[in-house]
Amino acid sequence: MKEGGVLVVKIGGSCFSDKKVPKSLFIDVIDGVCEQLQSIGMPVVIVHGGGSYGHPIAKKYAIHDGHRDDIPDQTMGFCLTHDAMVELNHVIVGRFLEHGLPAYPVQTSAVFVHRNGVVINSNLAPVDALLDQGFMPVLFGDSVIDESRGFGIISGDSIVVELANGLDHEVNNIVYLMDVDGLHDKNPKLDETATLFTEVFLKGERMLVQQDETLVSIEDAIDQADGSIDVTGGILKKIRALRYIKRHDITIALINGRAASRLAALIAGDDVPRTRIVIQDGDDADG
Ligand code: IP8
Repeated sequence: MKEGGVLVVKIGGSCFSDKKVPKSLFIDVIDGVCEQLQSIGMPVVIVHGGGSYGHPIAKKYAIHDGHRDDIPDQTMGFCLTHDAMVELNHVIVGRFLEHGLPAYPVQTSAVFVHRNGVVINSNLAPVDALLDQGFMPVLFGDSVIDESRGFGIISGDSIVVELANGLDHEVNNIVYLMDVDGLHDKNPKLDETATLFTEVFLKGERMLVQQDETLVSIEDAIDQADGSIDVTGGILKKIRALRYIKRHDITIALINGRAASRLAALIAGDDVPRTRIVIQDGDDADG
Protein backbone atom coordinates (compact mmCIF):
# COMPACT_ATOMS: atom_id res chain seq x y z
CA MET A 1 0.00 0.00 0.00
CA LYS A 2 1.34 3.44 -0.94
CA GLU A 3 1.98 5.88 1.92
CA GLY A 4 0.71 9.42 1.71
CA GLY A 5 -2.60 9.58 3.51
CA VAL A 6 -5.47 10.21 1.11
CA LEU A 7 -8.49 12.22 2.24
CA VAL A 8 -11.81 11.10 0.74
CA VAL A 9 -14.50 13.79 0.80
CA LYS A 10 -18.05 12.68 0.14
CA ILE A 11 -20.19 15.70 -0.76
CA GLY A 12 -23.68 14.52 0.07
CA GLY A 13 -26.61 15.48 -2.11
CA SER A 14 -28.36 17.08 0.87
CA CYS A 15 -25.39 19.41 1.25
CA PHE A 16 -25.28 20.84 -2.27
CA SER A 17 -28.85 20.38 -3.45
CA ASP A 18 -32.45 21.02 -2.44
CA LYS A 19 -33.85 17.56 -2.89
CA LYS A 20 -37.37 18.96 -3.41
CA VAL A 21 -36.31 21.10 -6.39
CA PRO A 22 -35.30 19.11 -9.52
CA LYS A 23 -31.73 19.74 -10.65
CA SER A 24 -30.94 22.26 -7.94
CA LEU A 25 -27.35 22.94 -7.02
CA PHE A 26 -26.02 25.35 -4.40
CA ILE A 27 -22.97 26.69 -6.20
CA ASP A 28 -21.92 28.66 -3.11
CA VAL A 29 -21.66 25.41 -1.13
CA ILE A 30 -19.44 23.84 -3.79
CA ASP A 31 -17.36 27.04 -3.95
CA GLY A 32 -16.97 26.94 -0.17
CA VAL A 33 -15.68 23.36 -0.32
CA CYS A 34 -13.26 24.34 -3.09
CA GLU A 35 -11.89 27.26 -1.08
CA GLN A 36 -11.23 25.00 1.89
CA LEU A 37 -9.48 22.42 -0.28
CA GLN A 38 -7.15 24.97 -1.83
CA SER A 39 -4.75 24.77 1.11
CA ILE A 40 -5.47 21.22 2.29
CA GLY A 41 -1.94 19.89 1.64
CA MET A 42 -2.83 16.22 1.14
CA PRO A 43 -4.07 14.03 -1.70
CA VAL A 44 -7.86 14.22 -2.03
CA VAL A 45 -10.49 12.12 -3.78
CA ILE A 46 -13.93 13.68 -4.15
CA VAL A 47 -17.11 11.63 -4.29
CA HIS A 48 -20.43 13.38 -4.77
CA GLY A 49 -23.95 12.14 -4.43
CA GLY A 50 -26.94 12.48 -6.72
CA GLY A 51 -28.99 15.17 -4.97
CA SER A 52 -32.00 16.28 -6.98
CA TYR A 53 -30.19 15.37 -10.22
CA GLY A 54 -29.84 11.57 -10.04
CA HIS A 55 -32.36 10.50 -7.43
CA PRO A 56 -35.69 11.72 -8.90
CA ILE A 57 -34.94 10.16 -12.32
CA ALA A 58 -33.67 6.92 -10.78
CA LYS A 59 -36.82 6.79 -8.67
CA LYS A 60 -39.16 7.53 -11.58
CA TYR A 61 -37.76 4.60 -13.56
CA ALA A 62 -37.03 2.35 -10.53
CA ILE A 63 -33.44 1.92 -11.68
CA HIS A 64 -32.41 0.75 -8.18
CA ASP A 65 -34.78 -2.26 -8.57
CA GLY A 66 -32.92 -3.54 -11.63
CA HIS A 67 -34.72 -4.51 -14.83
CA ARG A 68 -38.54 -4.54 -14.52
CA ASP A 69 -40.93 -5.40 -17.33
CA ASP A 70 -43.67 -3.24 -15.80
CA ILE A 71 -41.72 0.05 -16.06
CA PRO A 72 -42.12 1.69 -19.48
CA ASP A 73 -38.92 3.13 -20.96
CA GLN A 74 -36.80 1.86 -18.08
CA THR A 75 -33.83 1.43 -20.43
CA MET A 76 -34.03 5.13 -21.26
CA GLY A 77 -34.32 5.84 -17.54
CA PHE A 78 -31.01 4.07 -16.95
CA CYS A 79 -29.34 6.35 -19.51
CA LEU A 80 -31.14 9.49 -18.33
CA THR A 81 -30.05 8.86 -14.73
CA HIS A 82 -26.44 8.66 -15.85
CA ASP A 83 -26.87 11.69 -18.08
CA ALA A 84 -28.18 13.76 -15.14
CA MET A 85 -25.21 12.68 -13.02
CA VAL A 86 -22.73 13.58 -15.76
CA GLU A 87 -24.43 16.98 -16.09
CA LEU A 88 -24.10 17.53 -12.33
CA ASN A 89 -20.51 16.27 -12.28
CA HIS A 90 -19.61 18.63 -15.11
CA VAL A 91 -20.81 21.66 -13.14
CA ILE A 92 -19.13 20.54 -9.90
CA VAL A 93 -15.82 19.78 -11.60
CA GLY A 94 -16.09 23.13 -13.41
CA ARG A 95 -16.20 24.94 -10.06
CA PHE A 96 -13.14 23.00 -8.83
CA LEU A 97 -11.21 23.96 -11.96
CA GLU A 98 -12.30 27.57 -11.54
CA HIS A 99 -10.65 27.47 -8.09
CA GLY A 100 -7.42 26.09 -9.51
CA LEU A 101 -7.98 22.58 -8.14
CA PRO A 102 -6.85 19.80 -10.54
CA ALA A 103 -10.18 17.95 -10.44
CA TYR A 104 -10.57 15.13 -12.92
CA PRO A 105 -13.86 13.25 -13.36
CA VAL A 106 -13.75 9.47 -13.24
CA GLN A 107 -16.87 8.00 -14.77
CA THR A 108 -18.13 5.72 -12.04
CA SER A 109 -20.19 3.40 -14.24
CA ALA A 110 -17.01 2.59 -16.18
CA VAL A 111 -15.21 1.60 -12.97
CA PHE A 112 -17.72 -0.62 -11.13
CA VAL A 113 -19.93 -3.60 -12.03
CA HIS A 114 -22.61 -4.92 -9.69
CA ARG A 115 -24.03 -8.38 -9.10
CA ASN A 116 -27.25 -8.40 -7.05
CA GLY A 117 -26.61 -4.84 -5.95
CA VAL A 118 -23.08 -5.55 -4.70
CA VAL A 119 -19.84 -4.44 -6.36
CA ILE A 120 -18.13 -7.48 -7.92
CA ASN A 121 -15.76 -5.66 -10.20
CA SER A 122 -13.87 -2.45 -9.68
CA ASN A 123 -11.02 -0.92 -11.60
CA LEU A 124 -9.47 1.73 -9.40
CA ALA A 125 -6.18 1.84 -11.34
CA PRO A 126 -7.07 5.17 -13.01
CA VAL A 127 -7.84 6.71 -9.59
CA ASP A 128 -4.48 5.55 -8.21
CA ALA A 129 -2.69 6.81 -11.31
CA LEU A 130 -4.39 10.21 -11.05
CA LEU A 131 -3.36 10.46 -7.39
CA ASP A 132 0.21 9.50 -8.32
CA GLN A 133 0.38 12.60 -10.50
CA GLY A 134 -1.25 14.98 -8.03
CA PHE A 135 -4.69 15.14 -9.62
CA MET A 136 -7.92 15.24 -7.62
CA PRO A 137 -10.14 12.39 -8.91
CA VAL A 138 -13.89 13.07 -8.73
CA LEU A 139 -16.30 10.11 -8.66
CA PHE A 140 -20.07 10.20 -8.24
CA GLY A 141 -23.08 8.03 -7.48
CA ASP A 142 -24.31 6.63 -10.78
CA SER A 143 -26.43 4.08 -12.61
CA VAL A 144 -24.35 0.91 -13.15
CA ILE A 145 -24.56 -2.40 -14.94
CA ASP A 146 -25.63 -5.29 -12.68
CA GLU A 147 -24.78 -8.79 -13.95
CA SER A 148 -27.86 -10.37 -12.41
CA ARG A 149 -30.45 -7.56 -12.30
CA GLY A 150 -29.49 -5.81 -15.54
CA PHE A 151 -28.66 -2.53 -13.85
CA GLY A 152 -28.85 -0.65 -10.59
CA ILE A 153 -27.55 2.35 -8.68
CA ILE A 154 -24.19 2.66 -6.98
CA SER A 155 -24.30 5.25 -4.21
CA GLY A 156 -21.45 7.56 -3.38
CA ASP A 157 -21.28 5.77 -0.03
CA SER A 158 -20.51 2.41 -1.67
CA ILE A 159 -17.86 4.18 -3.72
CA VAL A 160 -16.27 5.50 -0.52
CA VAL A 161 -16.07 1.92 0.82
CA GLU A 162 -14.55 0.67 -2.44
CA LEU A 163 -11.93 3.44 -2.34
CA ALA A 164 -11.05 2.72 1.30
CA ASN A 165 -10.68 -1.00 0.62
CA GLY A 166 -9.36 -1.06 -2.92
CA LEU A 167 -7.09 1.90 -3.57
CA ASP A 168 -3.40 1.26 -3.67
CA HIS A 169 -3.00 4.62 -1.94
CA GLU A 170 -3.77 4.53 1.76
CA VAL A 171 -6.98 6.29 2.76
CA ASN A 172 -6.49 7.94 6.17
CA ASN A 173 -9.49 10.21 6.44
CA ILE A 174 -13.06 10.11 5.22
CA VAL A 175 -15.27 13.15 5.64
CA TYR A 176 -18.96 13.26 4.84
CA LEU A 177 -20.32 16.71 4.10
CA MET A 178 -23.95 17.05 5.12
CA ASP A 179 -26.45 19.91 5.53
CA VAL A 180 -26.41 19.48 9.33
CA ASP A 181 -23.64 18.96 11.88
CA GLY A 182 -23.81 15.15 11.82
CA LEU A 183 -26.26 12.54 13.07
CA HIS A 184 -28.86 13.77 15.56
CA ASP A 185 -31.55 12.02 17.58
CA LYS A 186 -34.19 14.19 15.82
CA ASN A 187 -34.23 16.34 12.72
CA PRO A 188 -32.30 19.45 13.86
CA LYS A 189 -33.99 21.55 11.16
CA LEU A 190 -37.39 20.86 12.67
CA ASP A 191 -36.58 20.50 16.35
CA GLU A 192 -34.09 22.73 18.13
CA THR A 193 -33.83 20.26 21.02
CA ALA A 194 -32.17 17.75 18.66
CA THR A 195 -28.95 16.35 20.11
CA LEU A 196 -25.87 15.58 18.04
CA PHE A 197 -24.36 12.12 18.52
CA THR A 198 -20.62 12.64 18.73
CA GLU A 199 -19.90 8.98 17.99
CA VAL A 200 -21.59 6.10 16.21
CA PHE A 201 -20.08 2.64 16.71
CA LEU A 202 -20.44 0.11 13.90
CA LYS A 203 -20.16 -3.44 15.22
CA GLY A 204 -20.97 -5.88 12.46
CA GLU A 205 -24.66 -5.41 11.67
CA ARG A 206 -25.24 -3.18 14.67
CA MET A 207 -25.02 0.60 14.87
CA LEU A 208 -24.72 1.87 18.42
CA VAL A 209 -24.78 5.28 20.06
CA GLN A 210 -24.19 6.45 23.60
CA GLN A 211 -27.34 7.32 25.56
CA ASP A 212 -26.81 8.21 29.19
CA GLU A 213 -24.21 5.67 30.30
CA THR A 214 -25.01 2.86 27.86
CA LEU A 215 -24.66 2.02 24.19
CA VAL A 216 -28.03 1.56 22.53
CA SER A 217 -29.09 0.58 19.04
CA ILE A 218 -29.28 3.64 16.83
CA GLU A 219 -32.72 2.67 15.54
CA ASP A 220 -34.04 2.99 19.11
CA ALA A 221 -32.30 6.31 19.68
CA ILE A 222 -33.45 8.39 16.72
CA ASP A 223 -36.62 9.53 15.03
CA GLN A 224 -36.15 8.41 11.42
CA ALA A 225 -39.06 9.99 9.54
CA ASP A 226 -37.71 12.23 6.75
CA GLY A 227 -39.83 11.59 3.63
CA SER A 228 -36.70 11.20 1.51
CA ILE A 229 -36.54 11.03 -2.30
CA ASP A 230 -33.29 9.11 -1.87
CA VAL A 231 -33.26 5.81 -3.82
CA THR A 232 -30.12 4.68 -2.02
CA GLY A 233 -31.61 5.03 1.48
CA GLY A 234 -31.41 7.68 4.15
CA ILE A 235 -28.50 8.57 6.40
CA LEU A 236 -28.70 5.37 8.45
CA LYS A 237 -28.29 3.20 5.38
CA LYS A 238 -25.37 5.36 4.32
CA ILE A 239 -23.66 5.01 7.69
CA ARG A 240 -24.38 1.27 7.78
CA ALA A 241 -22.60 0.87 4.41
CA LEU A 242 -19.38 1.97 6.10
CA ARG A 243 -19.19 -1.27 8.14
CA TYR A 244 -17.68 -2.92 5.04
CA ILE A 245 -14.55 -0.79 5.39
CA LYS A 246 -11.88 -3.31 6.31
CA ARG A 247 -9.36 -1.04 8.02
CA HIS A 248 -10.60 0.25 11.36
CA ASP A 249 -7.94 2.93 11.78
CA ILE A 250 -9.41 5.32 9.21
CA THR A 251 -10.80 8.52 10.74
CA ILE A 252 -14.39 8.97 9.58
CA ALA A 253 -16.47 12.05 10.36
CA LEU A 254 -19.82 13.49 9.37
CA ILE A 255 -19.76 17.29 9.40
CA ASN A 256 -21.73 20.26 8.17
CA GLY A 257 -20.54 21.03 4.65
CA ARG A 258 -22.52 24.27 4.54
CA ALA A 259 -20.83 25.77 7.58
CA ALA A 260 -17.91 28.00 6.61
CA SER A 261 -14.43 26.54 7.28
CA ARG A 262 -15.69 23.37 9.04
CA LEU A 263 -13.86 21.02 6.68
CA ALA A 264 -10.60 22.94 6.87
CA ALA A 265 -10.88 23.17 10.67
CA LEU A 266 -11.54 19.44 11.02
CA ILE A 267 -8.54 18.56 8.88
CA ALA A 268 -6.40 21.01 10.86
CA GLY A 269 -7.31 18.99 13.98
CA ASP A 270 -9.69 21.54 15.53
CA ASP A 271 -12.60 20.40 17.64
CA VAL A 272 -15.60 21.02 15.37
CA PRO A 273 -19.17 19.73 15.74
CA ARG A 274 -19.21 16.33 14.10
CA THR A 275 -20.26 12.71 14.38
CA ARG A 276 -17.32 10.35 14.38
CA ILE A 277 -17.91 6.88 12.95
CA VAL A 278 -15.99 4.18 14.77
CA ILE A 279 -15.82 0.77 13.11
CA GLN A 280 -15.21 -2.09 15.53
CA ASP A 281 -15.03 -5.87 15.33
CA GLY A 282 -18.59 -7.15 15.33
CA ASP A 283 -18.38 -10.30 17.39
CA ASP A 284 -18.50 -9.14 21.01
CA ALA A 285 -21.30 -7.83 23.21
CA ASP A 286 -22.41 -4.22 23.40
CA GLY A 287 -20.24 -1.74 25.20
O1 IP8 B 1 -26.61 10.26 -3.56
C1 IP8 B 1 -26.85 8.05 -5.84
O2 IP8 B 1 -25.73 8.47 -5.08
P1 IP8 B 1 -25.90 8.94 -3.56
C2 IP8 B 1 -26.72 8.50 -7.29
O3 IP8 B 1 -24.51 9.02 -3.01
C3 IP8 B 1 -27.95 8.31 -8.12
O4 IP8 B 1 -26.71 7.89 -2.84
C4 IP8 B 1 -27.71 8.16 -9.55
C5 IP8 B 1 -29.16 8.30 -7.70
